Amino acid sequence: MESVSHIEGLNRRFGIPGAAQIVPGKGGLPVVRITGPAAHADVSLYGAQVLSWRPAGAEEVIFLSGRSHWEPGVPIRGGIPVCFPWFGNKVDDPKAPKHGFVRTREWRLDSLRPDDDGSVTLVCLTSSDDSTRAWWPHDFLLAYRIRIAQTLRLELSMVNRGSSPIRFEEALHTYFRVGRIQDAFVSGLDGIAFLDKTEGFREKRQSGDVLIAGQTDNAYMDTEGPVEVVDGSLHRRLRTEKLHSSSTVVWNPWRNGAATLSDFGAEEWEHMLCVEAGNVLRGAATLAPGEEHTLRATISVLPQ
Ligand code: TA6
Repeated sequence: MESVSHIEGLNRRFGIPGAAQIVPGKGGLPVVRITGPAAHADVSLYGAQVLSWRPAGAEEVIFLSGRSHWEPGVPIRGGIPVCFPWFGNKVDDPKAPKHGFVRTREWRLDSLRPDDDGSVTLVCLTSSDDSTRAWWPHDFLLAYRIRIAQTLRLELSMVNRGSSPIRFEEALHTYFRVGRIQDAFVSGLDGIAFLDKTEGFREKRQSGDVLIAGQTDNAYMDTEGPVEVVDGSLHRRLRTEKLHSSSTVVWNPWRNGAATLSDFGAEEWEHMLCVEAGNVLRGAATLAPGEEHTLRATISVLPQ
């Protein structure tokens, strides 16, 4: 999609020899490729979407579909899509793009910096314009700070640039790569109330770990605590710690759900599990004019 000169220009301005480059990704979409000593990662500027993260000495942590579409206007399947300013369908407009409009926009790269500890941090920006106002009549600035190291720290900051309060939903829709979904479960949600989307958002309460034995689409409410994907096949735990995030979503489409999605390979659903830090449904955030709100998720890989 992008011209080679646009990507070369970004690389001249932001590239860090031996640690970070801007390269043409699939479909020509610009990708920031990090090759620092602490971790390797790919971040697409289209959607500001982390596509890959591999801490030094560890296997790939993030699932990316081999059947994803790579075209403007279509979301990338896998990685860490940023959902904003609504989650799922827009309540008052079924024609609006699912999960909002920022995952299908090219974000501006604002900075790319290495640190003495081997980490690399990039900041991507996007803001309201006529195309966003057509869907959502608010003025905002989003700054997304991604710190790539042995841990992955994601900070999504929303600034209300308008003159009245804004209510919005947001989520870091993380697709974790798992060895085999049947051997994985999520801990950290015992006793938490959730809305089960597979049953019309019926409210239930979690008892014990979240075992995935069929299509699962649960939005856990009023929970700021850490959650872990415990993966018995890859013998590791993927831990997400959250700040200013009152909801955690757990999703796997299972065989039947994946079959309805054109961008999932036949058996790929067995190798992914989404655990998403956010503020969604009745946990939506409200921000006064001029105020800033930062959602943070910090992901680390631990032995099982
Ligand atoms: O986070 C769970 C969810 O909202 C599910 O309901 C599911 O459909 C998924 O996200 C993927 O949405 P997408 O629009 O990317 O197909």
